[in-house]
This record gives sequence, structure tokens and C-alpha cells, in this order.
Amino acid sequence: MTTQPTSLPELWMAGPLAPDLIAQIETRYRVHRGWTIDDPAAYLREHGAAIRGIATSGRFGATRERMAQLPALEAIISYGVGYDPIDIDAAKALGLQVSNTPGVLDDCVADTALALMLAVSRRICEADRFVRSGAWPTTGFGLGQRMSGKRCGIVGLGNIGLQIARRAEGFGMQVAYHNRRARPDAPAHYRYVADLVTLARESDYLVLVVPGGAATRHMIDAEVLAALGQQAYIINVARGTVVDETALVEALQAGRIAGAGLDVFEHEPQVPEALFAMDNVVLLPHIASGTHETRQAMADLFLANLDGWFDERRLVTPVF
Ligand code: NAP
Ligand code: 8YV
Repeated sequence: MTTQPTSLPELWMAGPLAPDLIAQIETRYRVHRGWTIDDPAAYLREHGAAIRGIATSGRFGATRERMAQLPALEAIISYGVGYDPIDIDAAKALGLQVSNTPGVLDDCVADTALALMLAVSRRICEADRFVRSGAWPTTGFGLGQRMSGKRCGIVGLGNIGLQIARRAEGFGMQVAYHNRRARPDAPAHYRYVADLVTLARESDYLVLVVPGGAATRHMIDAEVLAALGQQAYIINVARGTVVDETALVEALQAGRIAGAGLDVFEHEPQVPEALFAMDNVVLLPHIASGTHETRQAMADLFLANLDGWFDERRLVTPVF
């Protein structure tokens, strides 16, 4: 911990946020860097009573146990829109405030989804590897699958899903989607499909952008993958937990689906080794929101929530 005046509001930081963001936070808050502390329980018995906030992210979350170790805790401020690793039931039970950073990353995450769709079906990464290997002068490169005009099934037509749909329309694609309920404000020509297996059967690309957590765990299972079929692709910019990864690897190995574009994995940063040898998959290290512009916008909204709570007791983007 850096030396700071003790009158500043104190925060427990669950994991290393971006160095620039930490530097900005530390101008106004006293930060306890949780990930550098060997025995957090012992540390918090000594220092926990003064800590009023948890600064975290969609990666580091906040457990019920940690909340219980902080008797003065008021708010959990999270960087990122997905908050699946934050125990929301525990936060509600303890009367805590929770914020995330929705809205500001929709464009970049949607851009990444479209990039994965194109990359995997037009074999862009594979073709790049082919040229670099020096093989072009001696042999030709095979054909890909057309994307324009195909059927785009979106699982989770929320903020990001809508941006994916708009982009897919730009490629002349027909959009259908599955949510728990039809969106009354969605364009009428976006077809709502109440049954996920049916949506898979009727999609050439099944794009996942639902929240993670227990409610969506393994919603993409062997049955959905079988319904998707041999000519169709799965694209995941949601959370790795949404897909039964073992079933996905088996479906790819057996040729039951055409390929996969994956930004997220069930046990990040571990990726099933079986995928490394497959040319019909594109694998990204959870970078869908990873542009300078969007990460800055996320940091700004994170700080607005943090200051909003500690200056005015008001979150800009509360989770509930
Ligand atoms: P959002 O606006 O809340 O949209 C979520 C959508 O999912 C809603 O349309 C919701 O509709 C649907 N949904 C929720 N639970 C469902 C369920 N059990 N079954 C079917 N549909 C369900 O959220 P968003 O801002 O678009 O973000 C979506 C998720 O994307 C985030 O939670 C995060 O996990 C992920 N994400 C990933 C990255 C990345 O870097 N790869 C970046 C940003 C976000 P109903 O409520 O009607 O079901
Ligand atoms: C972030 C994300 O990279 O917003 C989300 O839900 O998955 C990404 O934008 C992540 O939350 C930061 O840890």
C-alpha cells in the first residue's frame, strides 16, 4: 500500500485493476491492495473496520465471505458490465450498494462479435497463418463460408445484443433472438424465439451475449450444439460458463458444428488444449471491450460511481 493521508475513504481492492485507474483512485481513496496480502482474514481483522468500499471488476468479483469481513462496508464498485462473480444476494442482504459499467462498451463488444463471426467463417486467421507459413507459392487456400445474408441468432438481446443485431443487419443478415422474455422495444423484424434449441436449429451463427452466473450456466449444451448443426458457428462474447466447454470440444471434434469464435472460456485463462490444434476455431483472450477508448470510458464510469457514492451517496449505474 502506498502512503496516503488517513482521512481518505478506505477501499479494499479485490484484484489489480489497470495501473492508470489505480493511480486515479489513489488520489482520493486509501487503497488496500487485497491481492498482495497473504492472509486477508487476519489483515482485515486488524484493518477491516475502516474499509467502506470494495473496488473490483467482472473478473475479481466479491464474495459473501469478504463482505462479512468488512463491517463498515457500504458499496461495491465494479469495473465491467458483467458482475457474475459478485454475490448479489449477499450484497442485498447486507444492504450494500453495487455498481457496474453498462452501456459504454456495447460498440466494442459488438464489433468483436462481428470480427469473430467473419474471422471464423471466412477463415481469416487460418489464411493469415497460411501466408506466413510460405505455403502460398506452392498450394492454394480453400474456401470459406459466406456470412452476408445468413441467419444470426442472438442469445441475449440486451444492450450489447442490440448492437450486434444492428451490425448483422448491415451484413444483410436475418436477426432472431432468445431472451427469457421478448423485448417489446426491439425492432419488429427481429424474431423472438422462446426456445433456445429452436433458435439454434434456425441459426447459421449463434451469438452468445447473456450474463454469466448460475441462471445461464451451460445453457449451451450438447443438445443446443447438435441443433446448431454442421454448417453453423457458435460465437461467445458472454461468459465461458454459458457454454458446456466439454460438450463444445466434443461437438467440434466430431464435426457436429462448423466452428467457434470464442472470446471467453470456462476456466480463464486456461483454454482447453484440444482447441489449439483446430483451424476452425478463433480464440481470443477476453478482449471484447479491449480498446483504449472503451477501457477509458469504463474507467470514467467506474470513477463516477465511486465518487458518486462517497461524495453524494448516489451511484450513477446501480446494478439493482
Ligand atoms: P444486458 O443489457 O443486461 O442484456 C442481457 C440480456 O440477456 C437481456 O436481453 C436479458 O433478457 C438476457 N438474459 C438474461 N438472463 C437470461 C437467461 N437466463 N436466459 C436468456 N436470456 C437471458 O447486458 P449487456 O450489457 O448486453 O451484457 C451482457 C453480458 O455480456 C454481460 O453480463 C457480460 O457477462 C458479457 N460481456 C462480456 C464482455 C467481454 O469482454 N467478452 C464484455 C462486456 C459484457 P431477459 O432479461 O429478458 O432474459
Ligand atoms: C471486462 C467484461 O474486460 O464488462 C465485462 O463484463 O467482461 C469486460 O468488459 C471485464 O469485466 C474486466 O474485468
